[in-house]
Amino acid sequence: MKRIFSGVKPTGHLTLGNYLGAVRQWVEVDQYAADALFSVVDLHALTVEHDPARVTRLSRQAATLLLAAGLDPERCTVFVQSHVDEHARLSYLMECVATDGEMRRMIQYKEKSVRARESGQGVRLALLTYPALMAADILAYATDEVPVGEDQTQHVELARDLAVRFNQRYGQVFTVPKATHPKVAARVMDLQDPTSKMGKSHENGSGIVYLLDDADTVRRKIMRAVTDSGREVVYDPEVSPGVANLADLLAAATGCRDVAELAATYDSYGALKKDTAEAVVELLRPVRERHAELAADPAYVEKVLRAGAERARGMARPVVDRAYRAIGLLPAF
Ligand code: AQP
Repeated sequence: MKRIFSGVKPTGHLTLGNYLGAVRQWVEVDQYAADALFSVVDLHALTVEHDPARVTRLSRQAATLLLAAGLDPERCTVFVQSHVDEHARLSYLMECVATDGEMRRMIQYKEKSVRARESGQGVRLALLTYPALMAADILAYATDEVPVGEDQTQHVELARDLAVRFNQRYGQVFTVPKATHPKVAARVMDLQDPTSKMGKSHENGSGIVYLLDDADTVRRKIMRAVTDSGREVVYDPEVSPGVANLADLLAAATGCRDVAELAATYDSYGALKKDTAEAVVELLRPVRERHAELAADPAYVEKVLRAGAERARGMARPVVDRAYRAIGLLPAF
């Protein structure tokens, strides 16, 4: 059976982008099709300025939301990255295999380091080495596929390169993974700035639909989405990115596969927004309701995370031990 690994960072409240770009695919397809692991990758949240109490809170919330969205702990492994030491152990080996140039080429590093500098904070070294940790997350589990939104493709490709390089130099240890993406909404754009990704750590929340937003907030944000001055509804992400984003959201929320055809059935932006808003409200309703139930039962969520970490540790340890031996480290006595 193939192995799948993916994760979500507790850097902010989970968004519609996280849901459509990643989590929904994990819930609807991946947990049935593979031996799948899904992680709240909390170590990655420390690569930028953070409030410790907030990261703790968001980690718990993210885990609860993954279960609320439909991950079934009987079918897949749900755990928190920092509960499994193997991620940090293997990350160091990845840093020893990767080059400084490879890390600096990563688009996310370029964007986030500019943001950190502009806000007067230093750029944390961990922001540069982030892809080494992400490669470790993936490779520790002999992962075949990594279901992610399009923004993560470059990092998964680097993990592939590092796996191949390690195997060639030190012997066959790692499975070479590949990224997979949903067919629709692999890149959900910000409603107020449709040329940039809907990202959970962006400052301005009015362009972002959070999974826990109430129905009226979701409606308001979508009804106020930026479109353009044209009138005709045509699906063209280059010319009308805001309209295309709304059509993508409507298609993803209603299960429609032909976005352009769907867009062509509308004769006004207002009608497109209204239907998109209602479709998104209905899509998120069960997630929000289930989250409220699970948040009232933290002991259950903790039990799931404890069992998940134990299982993940058992899977990762032999792979990481093999990598330590292959690279020349003396086994512990
Ligand atoms: N807008 C998006 N469209 C499609 N997929 C997306 N993902 C994230 N945003 C979108 C996918 O969700 C998974 C988890 O994402 P993450 O937690 O690694 O990253 P993030 O939400 O983008 O959070 P950051 O990096 O803290 O955010 P920003 O961009 O706000 O600086 C991944 O599979 C991701 O592809």
